[in-house]
Order: sequence, then C-alpha cells, then structure tokens
Amino acid sequence: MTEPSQAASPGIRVDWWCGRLEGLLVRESRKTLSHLQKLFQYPACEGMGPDTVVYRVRWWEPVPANLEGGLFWGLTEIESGQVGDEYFMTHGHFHAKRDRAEYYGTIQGSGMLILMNEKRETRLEEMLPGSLHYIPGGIAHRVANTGVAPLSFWACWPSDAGHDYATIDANGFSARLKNRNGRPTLVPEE
Ligand code: PAN
Ligand code: ZN
Repeated sequence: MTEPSQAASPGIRVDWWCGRLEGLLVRESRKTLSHLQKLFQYPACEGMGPDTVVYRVRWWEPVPANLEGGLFWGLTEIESGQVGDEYFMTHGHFHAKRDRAEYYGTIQGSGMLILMNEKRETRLEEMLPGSLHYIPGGIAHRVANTGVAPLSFWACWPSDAGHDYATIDANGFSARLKNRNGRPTLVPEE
C-alpha cells in the first residue's frame, strides 16, 4: 500500500477570534480617504488627513486570478468613522463576471451590507458578529461600518469573479447610507 501523498502546506492561518489572516502568500491592500473621497457626497473631512485608513483587506489567492473553478478568501477590516453624515465604507463593486456569487461572514463590529441589483434596486442586510451573507451573482455589494469599533468580516469569492469598480465610480449606488439622528438610514439618490 502506498502512503497518501502530502500536499505542500501553504501555511495560511486564520485567527478565528479576530479573523486575521497570516502567511507568506497573504496579500494586503489599504484604502485611505484619498482613495475613496469621490464616493462620499460631502467629501470634506475635518480633522482627518487624506492618509487616514478607512479599510484594509488581507486575502489569499491559492490559484491564479481569472482561473475558473477556484476560490479566494479575504478579511476586510473597516475602521469606525464618518465622512459628513456617511459612514466609513468599502468602495463597492459588481463582479466583472456578473453571475459570480460570494459569501460574507461578520466577525466583529456592526454595520450594513448594501446590496444593489442591476435594476439599481438597493437593500440592506444588517451585519453583526456571526451574521452570514450570501451575495448572489449580479448584485453590487458594499459594506458600511455603523458602529463605534472596527468592523471585520471574512469573504469567499470565485477566483474568476473579478471586480468591476468602474460601474460604481460612474453611477454610484442608488441610495446612500447616512447617519440620521444616530440611526443608519438608506437615503435614495435624487
Ligand atoms: C471583498 C471586497 C473587500 C473590499 O473581498 O473586495 O471587502 O471591498 P472593495 O473591493 O469594494 O473595495 C469582495 O467583495 N471580494 O469580491
Ligand atoms: Zn465581491
């Protein structure tokens, strides 16, 4: 009988308490206010410099991007804060391959998952520790941190999904999540 072959371990570790992803192959990106300013309606940010970090993503691509059939894993951490009356949020995107779905799972903090279909109908799902979110294909997705602590969530998406940011840059979402008297409120664009 032959021994089962031992696949080379990529040595990726997840701290399941805080979601942190560690390992030589883990990549990282940071988005600062200067990267995101055009997303906010009133982009003046008193007391916050353009280098203020809004969110970080650490992710692992075990197979090449664009390869059909693989999966990627990532961890996003959004700081607590506001620009005007809008909460710190991710850029938001459709997947370039529109039919590609994704899971988000909240680890710490609280916020809202903002989902918009291609008819530009927007709705919310509340994110709290333990909440699991299935994002079907064809749905743009963005997360806003509505709490006073960092919001972290894991994501798992197909390796060939790709990210279409340009459609959001051009048209935005059809509604903005605003702090109205301390409550997160979805306000339709005029
Ligand atoms: C996530 C997002 C991550 C950052 O991993 O890429 O939360 O958001 P933006 O990509 O909109 O800046 C995901 O949805 N991947 O497909
Ligand atoms: Zn996505």
